[in-house]
Amino acid sequence: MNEAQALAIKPTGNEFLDDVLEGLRAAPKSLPPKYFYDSVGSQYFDEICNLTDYYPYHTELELLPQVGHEIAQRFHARGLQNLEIVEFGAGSLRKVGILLRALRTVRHFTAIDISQEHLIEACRTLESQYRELTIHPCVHDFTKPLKLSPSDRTRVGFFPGSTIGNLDRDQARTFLRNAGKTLGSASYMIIGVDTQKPEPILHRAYNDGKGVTARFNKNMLVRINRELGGDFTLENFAHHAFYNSELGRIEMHLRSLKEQAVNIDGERFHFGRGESIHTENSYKYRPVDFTQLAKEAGWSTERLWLAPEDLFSISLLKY
Ligand code: AVJ
Repeated sequence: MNEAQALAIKPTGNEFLDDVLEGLRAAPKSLPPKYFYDSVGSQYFDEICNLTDYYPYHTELELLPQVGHEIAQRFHARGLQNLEIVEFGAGSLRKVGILLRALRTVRHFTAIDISQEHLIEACRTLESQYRELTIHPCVHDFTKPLKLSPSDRTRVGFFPGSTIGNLDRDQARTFLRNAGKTLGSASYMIIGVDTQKPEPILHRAYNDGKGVTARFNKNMLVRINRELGGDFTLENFAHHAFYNSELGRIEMHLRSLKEQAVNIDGERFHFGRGESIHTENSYKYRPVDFTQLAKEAGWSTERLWLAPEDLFSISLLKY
């Protein structure tokens, strides 16, 4: 692994400040969810994944060995050998090991993530476990197009955890189209997508009893205070997450508990009592709808696996 390489592609300028100011000037106010993931936020997210209430993580993890095994058989039958896995929004890399154990012919792994320290650390851990694997860390916002160096390997995208749910349908289509270009013709994509299901299960997953999701949500404000010199008073905002059944998505907000003003970079933002900052969407798809969306982006669905009680789906797409 090459740390200098990862550093070299780190985004420059103060995009964070620009995005925060733009989001808070708008009505309704919003902040992009990618800013949850500084190193503290990435740790909170790992904590969320350890909660039983947060079913997407463990449900997908339990489904993956079977998926990996069946994909390995398919690839073997097609004589595909020279494989590279490219993970988008790699996070803690706790899932890719399952694929690496199933797909024995993978020698290269490219991990794309926005959180640099977290990525480097996760790559180090993986490196110590898979000695024959060449790891390419890449600090990048996966919603933006990316060009990988040319290679004769068959690239297999990996996008687990229903991270695609953060994007609205248009953005998701654009992401998939870009990913196809990044990975090249005859590439594959293994993608985990959360399903629509009864509201109480969804609600609990984003309103856990331990308050970890609330801390994760509020960390956005902590980060604005620390990195941009903002003066948010954390106690004056409350975590608010609910299922918007019309749009098929969980929405996370930070709701102002009183009328107040907040200063960031010399600019003053007013909040009415009950006014909220929309921090995240998490879209849930019916399998037929996701298959259709992927098709519109140039991907055909080779197979779709469902977890017990249809709690989560994993698709194998071909470009
Ligand atoms: C990482 C975007 C898939 O939407 O479920 C978890 C993030 N937010 N709890 C999700 C999240 C609140 C998660 N994704």
